[in-house]
Amino acid sequence: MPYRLLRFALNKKYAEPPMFTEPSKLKKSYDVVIIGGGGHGLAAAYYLARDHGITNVAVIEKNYIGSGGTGRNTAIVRSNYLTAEGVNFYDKSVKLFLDLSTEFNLNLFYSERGHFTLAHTDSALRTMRWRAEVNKHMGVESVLVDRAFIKEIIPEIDLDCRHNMPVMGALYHPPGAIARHDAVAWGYGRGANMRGVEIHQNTTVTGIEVKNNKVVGVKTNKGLIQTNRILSAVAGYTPSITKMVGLRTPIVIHPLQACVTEPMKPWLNAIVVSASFHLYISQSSRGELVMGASLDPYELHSTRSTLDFAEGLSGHTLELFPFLSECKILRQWAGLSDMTPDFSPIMGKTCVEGFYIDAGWGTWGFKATPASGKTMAFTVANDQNHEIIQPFNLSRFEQYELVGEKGAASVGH
Ligand code: PYC
Repeated sequence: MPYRLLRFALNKKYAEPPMFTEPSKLKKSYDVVIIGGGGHGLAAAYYLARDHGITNVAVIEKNYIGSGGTGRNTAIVRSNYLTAEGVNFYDKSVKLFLDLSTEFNLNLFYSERGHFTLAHTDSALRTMRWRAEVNKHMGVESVLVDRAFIKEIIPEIDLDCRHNMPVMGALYHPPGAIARHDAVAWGYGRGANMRGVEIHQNTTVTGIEVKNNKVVGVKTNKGLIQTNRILSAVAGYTPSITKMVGLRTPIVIHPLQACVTEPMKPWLNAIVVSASFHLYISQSSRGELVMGASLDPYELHSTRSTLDFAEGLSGHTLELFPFLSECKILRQWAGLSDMTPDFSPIMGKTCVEGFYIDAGWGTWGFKATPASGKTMAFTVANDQNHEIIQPFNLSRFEQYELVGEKGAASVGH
């Protein structure tokens, strides 16, 4: 038996140190307060400490770290977007992901699988070609492939879809990957905490103090904190936080549901997405199929699962993989997605001095985690938008400079 296991078995306490230490009280003031202890907030805290030497930072999380979108997504990483701005940003994220396990000394089970976006219509094929060309131009590996190529990599797929919208081809993106999503939050949290950042769980922000258009403090259920730099990184709650400083965003919140099946022997190496069938599917390292569909088609600020989702998703899964008819869904859940009109995020400085925003991630917040952390840390540290997030500033909605990314959505939203 490995020695580490024996240590656990014989020790009255945990043999491993906790991932981070949590102070019992908030300090009176911090250089930076980050609202939201998901991957994005923790990554920003980590890079603030590591790259900019700013360690007097509190991350305020109303629940436990990674309890929101970070632990609820389907853990897909890719950079095969439609716009040059999007490809540039997500490519930075993919590159950062590659080294994270080593950097954190924590296995994120990052696994490159190759990502197929299936096209069932001429117009979908045209969009895939367009994406492939933009990707190649930006140095990202993506190519349009035919049915024979898909079948060779995924022999189990029924490309005729039981004669309902046969697959015509696909966008193939070899760097597409999956990773263990909650470990990303732990890695960033531990790394930030080791450098002096405080993480306060079960702490709710109840207000933000603004004087002369500058932030001066954060009110919480555990007391008032003075600070003149606040980063809001809270998927699902952005409108409640921005209201506290008098800002409006065009964000609307929709639930996104997902599920996993019982574990099976490994058979699906690739990640498969079909916008026409409202389906994405991959197989985790534990053998479960991880699957999701489109957003629920109504605004709702709660995470509940529906039978309707499970029925719709199962039907579509069987069109592509009829042999799964006996496979059981094991568990089902939902997360909250902050949707913007152009499907691009809202990042950077705002017109309230010292108030920075990282929001509007829709259905792709997880894959953005490293790049959003790195660029938001730069932005907060220098009070200047990092150049690669400049196109995503909140002011783009007033200036009609949208970054239309809907064509890169995994499923039709
Ligand atoms: O954009 O890869 C994606 C995705 C998968 C599930 C939701 N979004």
